[in-house]
Amino acid sequence: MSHFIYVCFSLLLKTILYSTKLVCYFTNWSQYRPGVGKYTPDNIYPNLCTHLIYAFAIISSSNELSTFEWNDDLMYKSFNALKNRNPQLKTLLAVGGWNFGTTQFSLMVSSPANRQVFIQSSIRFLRQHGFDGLDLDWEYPGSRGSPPEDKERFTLLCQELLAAFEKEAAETKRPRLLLTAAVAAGKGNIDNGYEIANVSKYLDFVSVMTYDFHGAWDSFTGHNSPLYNSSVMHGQHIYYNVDFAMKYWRDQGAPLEKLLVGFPAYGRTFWTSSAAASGVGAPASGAASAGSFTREAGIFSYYEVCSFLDGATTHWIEEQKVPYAVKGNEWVGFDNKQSYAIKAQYVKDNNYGGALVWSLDLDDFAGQFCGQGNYPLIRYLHSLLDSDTPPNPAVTTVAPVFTTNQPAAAGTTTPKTTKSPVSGSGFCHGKPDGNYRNDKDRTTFYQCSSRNTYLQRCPVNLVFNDRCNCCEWP
Ligand SMILES: *[C@@H]1O[C@H](CO)[C@@H](O)[C@H](O)[C@H]1NC(C)=O
Ligand SMILES: *[C@@H]1O[C@H](CO)[C@@H](O)[C@H](O)[C@H]1NC(C)=O
Ligand SMILES: CC(=O)N[C@H]1CO[C@H](CO)[C@@H](O)[C@@H]1O
Repeated sequence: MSHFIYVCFSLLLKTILYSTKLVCYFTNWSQYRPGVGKYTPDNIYPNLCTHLIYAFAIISSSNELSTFEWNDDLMYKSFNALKNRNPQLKTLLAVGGWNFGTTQFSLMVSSPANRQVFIQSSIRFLRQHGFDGLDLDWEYPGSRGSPPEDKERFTLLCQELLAAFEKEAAETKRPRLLLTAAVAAGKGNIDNGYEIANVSKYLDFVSVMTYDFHGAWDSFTGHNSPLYNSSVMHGQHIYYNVDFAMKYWRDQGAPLEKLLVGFPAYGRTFWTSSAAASGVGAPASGAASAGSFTREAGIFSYYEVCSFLDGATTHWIEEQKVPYAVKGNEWVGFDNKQSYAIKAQYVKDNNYGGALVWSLDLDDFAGQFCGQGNYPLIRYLHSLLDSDTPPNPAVTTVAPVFTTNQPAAAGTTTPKTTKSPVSGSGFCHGKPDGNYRNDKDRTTFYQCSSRNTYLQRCPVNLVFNDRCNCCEWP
């Protein structure tokens, strides 16, 4: 009989334990903004988010995943180099986007052969450029010119992509490429586009784009990303809020821990028909003037909102938990730290898997406009999601993950894992992810994941040893 029974914990333990995701989008066009609005991968902090997604690559006419901008290759390089400064960081490449539309997606999914071309080209392309995964941003299957049969074909695409990613990982002994999607939040688009339970099975996480609920295309003012329903909304608009969209995905079979709530770092603007009527649901005719940096009528980046607030009147929509501001005939519904805090609590209270932010370049990334430091919204969201307040333990699941070089012996000793971070413990603050000795009780050890502190217990009679990063006989 062996003197030592090593129950060594998989280095992957931390990624499988409950940990809240903060997924942030980078956009390939923000490099063209003037002056201090210009944004490149050099502006990204590698520790701000858990996942970064580069938007967007496209599908070529021969159904292959490919670059769009002339300098995407170079940008990919600096983007993926951020991982040298944060080894925990994961990067994904998003394909599609609103402007790319649906035509090329429909063509690509229309036959098994076309799908295979796309899938194999994706694997090559992602590996070649050093991405950790693919984010499908088809807006949307079954809408905007995409035929009804694309709903099922989208499922097939996800299924076949995952199978191919798994096969490649097994063959090359590399970590599997991640597969994720940004999906519709509007009820009609959801109904037309997704076999929710099926696609959720194949995706590593599902980013619900819970914004763009109201905008200059409407004939009345409404908020870009209200958390809840409003008493002044009618018709389809009663479904256009974060809470409805998230529950709609959840109740049709998307696992909670895969569902991410969308946080916009921008507002949507209106031109009201009369300066006197300026509440929610007031008559409107188009957008306010474009922001001087984003230069797109209908939206203001958060930093442009901050400039707009000077001389504007700010209101809080109590039933929807979000603010708007009015100046003359110009109206903007936006998010600020207050609405972010309420929505972050909503993420935790409902045990969702985390948040996605659209997008890095729209926050006051250099801290030049809002007087709140750099990345005020995303940094705040990070701290809120990361805080030691445990998620509601009722639904959180933790896979019991440990490996051993002594399978027979270890099979009888199952380590108990705590399900939520140790309340109030700041042990992991400022520490890299990993396992640490607990000097006060050697039968336990600290596990740090995204600065959350988890107290883990060794199997009975064993103590933690940091030399082997494992539990062993004393
Ligand atoms: C989705 O799941 C349902 C129920 O399991 C199944 O009947 C259907 O064939 C699946 N769709 C696809 C495209 O695989
Ligand atoms: C939303 O609010 C409207 C108006 O008060 C109400 O009629 C409707 O039932 C609500 N809808 C949902 C989905 O909660
Ligand atoms: C400058 C610009 O807008 N760049 C592109 C980024 O990639 C998408 C692909 O979806 C293009 O549509 C954008 O035009």
